[in-house]
Amino acid sequence: MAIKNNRIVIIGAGAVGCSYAYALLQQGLTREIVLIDVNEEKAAGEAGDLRDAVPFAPVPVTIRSGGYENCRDADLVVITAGLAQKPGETRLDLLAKNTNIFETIVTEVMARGFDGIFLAATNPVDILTDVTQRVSGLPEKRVIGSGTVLDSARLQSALSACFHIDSRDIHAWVIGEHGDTSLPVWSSAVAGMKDIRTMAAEEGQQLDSIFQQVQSAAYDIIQQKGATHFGIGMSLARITRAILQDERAVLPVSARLNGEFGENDTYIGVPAEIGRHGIHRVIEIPLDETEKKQFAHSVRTLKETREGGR
Ligand code: 6V0
Repeated sequence: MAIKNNRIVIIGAGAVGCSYAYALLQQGLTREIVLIDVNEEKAAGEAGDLRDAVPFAPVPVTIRSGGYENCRDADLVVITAGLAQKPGETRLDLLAKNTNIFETIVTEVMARGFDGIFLAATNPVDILTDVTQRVSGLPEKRVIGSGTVLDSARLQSALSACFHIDSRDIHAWVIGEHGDTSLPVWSSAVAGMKDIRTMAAEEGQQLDSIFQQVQSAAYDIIQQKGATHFGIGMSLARITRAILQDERAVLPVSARLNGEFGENDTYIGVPAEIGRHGIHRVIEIPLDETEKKQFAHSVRTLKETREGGR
């Protein structure tokens, strides 16, 4: 599988799909974007609105709406379609309805001979990435979920504000389910090469309360404005850059575990090396005893929910 023509098909021209398209456009990451939505008029309108931004983009981009036939030659099909959380709803509450939507979408894409990489963002993202792989039959490395890339970005922002250090110099990751059982890996987190727990102790900061803010961020934003979409749009663009530019970047995407971290048969947010062929490998970072237990709990929650939803 080689990168062909830099065509990205986005299925779901809602808040997330369009924020992602706008991020792609601004960053000059691709030359062609196609929006597909069950609401064809909305997809056409969003494509028209985005086209007005093209003259200001760093590279020329073709943006249009269309049908599933556009998937045949696409490098990347990104699925952001489906229902979003309503105030008070968890990500796992969305499972049954979005599973049906995904089964239909992935079947349609594969029927057109798609042979690229799938990237999923719809919630519950870990389970729907698993559905995408099973329905498509594509190799696991070519089916990726946005995982905890957004959660990790939120954690880095919160720590940056707390310690007054550029977020790019903070290496602190959230892993596990993109949801209520995710966990921060404090045991290997550093700010400017310094152990974060030491730094927090010296500065009187409570890491647990910082993570609580991160975990409630989506709920708070949904309560305030009804949706979260800019952060995930940029997160998807970051993963896209790693793929199209064959960066071999390490990002906490949703990848299927085959023995890594002592777990099997589940898609979940873990550090993984991302490049032109998708997931090159999962990077098994060390976890302390508490983190191991939390991670195992997160895996168990996903598996139980998945089995309940089948
Ligand atoms: P939205 O704005 O309602 O957009 C969803 C779009 O999907 C709509 O335009 C629908 O018409 C379309 N759609 C529904 N069914 C189909 C179908 N069968 N085929 C094609 N299109 C269809 O929702 P929003 O964009 O806010 O959220 C989309 C999904 O992203 C939700 O499941 C969110 O929970 C999820 N998010 C995931 C995040 C992550 O970190 N992974 C972050 C934020 C939101």
